[in-house]
Amino acid sequence: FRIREIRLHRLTVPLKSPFSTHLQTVTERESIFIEMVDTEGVSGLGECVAFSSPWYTEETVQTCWDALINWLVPSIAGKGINHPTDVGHLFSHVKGNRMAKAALDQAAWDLFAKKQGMPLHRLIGGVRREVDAGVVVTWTDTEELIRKTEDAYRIGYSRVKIKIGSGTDAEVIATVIKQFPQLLFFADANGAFSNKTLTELLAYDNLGLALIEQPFGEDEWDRHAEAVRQMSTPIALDESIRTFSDVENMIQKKAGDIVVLKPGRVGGLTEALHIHAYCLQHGIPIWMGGMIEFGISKAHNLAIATLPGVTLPGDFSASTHFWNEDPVEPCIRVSGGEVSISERPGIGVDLNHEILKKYLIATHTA
Ligand code: OSB
Ligand code: MG
Repeated sequence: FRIREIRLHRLTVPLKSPFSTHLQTVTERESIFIEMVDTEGVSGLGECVAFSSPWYTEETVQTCWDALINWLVPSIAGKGINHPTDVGHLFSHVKGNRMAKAALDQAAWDLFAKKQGMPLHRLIGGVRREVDAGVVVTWTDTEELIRKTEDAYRIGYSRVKIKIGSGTDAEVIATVIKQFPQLLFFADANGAFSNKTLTELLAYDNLGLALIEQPFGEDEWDRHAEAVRQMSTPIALDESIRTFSDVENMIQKKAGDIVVLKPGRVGGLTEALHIHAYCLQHGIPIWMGGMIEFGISKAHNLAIATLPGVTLPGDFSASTHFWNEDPVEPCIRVSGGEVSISERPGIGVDLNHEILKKYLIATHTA
């Protein structure tokens, strides 16, 4: 296909309720949606997953906006694309900026799959029609944690990811796990043990957690390797996995047991597929992480979650978990603890321009 137009929509949508971790409280989600239109009028969608400020990754919405407008969009505007993997080659002169690149890479994949008349999950070799749902719980006191876990159980989630901080009492987590023996529990530390000792982390071992996500900082490979050696609970790396070579590093240094894959962070679907194939080959489990996204990014992630070997439940909650309204339709529904995958060509979602209009803060067309 040949790209005729690329439209950027920058928007901010308030969250239903604040998302609080030891790093940041997010009350509204700013994002950039990409519409890539070819000369025949077929369009593909991508979503940039950077946040407004650099609390989680170096890139921000503003750095992505600048990289997109100044360098990335001009590199592919008007270009003929034989396959979505061409997009990465057209960006080879731009260092880093992986979150900005990912949004365009994903739009090209959606567009390409639509041109083939194929759902994206089929195109990439998916083997599932539905994937397990999983919800994240942020909390400040034990009552809130129990109430939210109860709600999750009632809605039908079978996996709950509890956010933990350096002040969290491991006993509280143990109590909740005992209270809900039917649920699978993950704990996500977002690096909170970086200024703590391994002994303090060991308090979380043997509580019944299915895994602990990112106890230490993103570059603390040796400390993570020590945790892998000392703990029986598997360690999953999230923030540490920014590139394919981070995955190579993790495996080589035995610094993690599991990869949390966020395509929007590693540079898009092409890079995510590369990581997926490598992990499959090395027997490393993968699950799809989330970043409080809208329906475009979640639809891309759902397609990858259908691949062989992606068996742990990812961060896939109903659209109604974060949003009163999502400018992307159809919204994600959880039924029987699962999300069903669209059989429509591409990622299977569209923009709802009426809703989008309400939250737009800037647009750019090239
Ligand atoms: O660490 O996984 C994380 C949200 C924003 C930034 C980082 C993370 C998260 C989540 C929520 O845990 C995942 C979701 O979208 O359900
Ligand atoms: Mg995480």
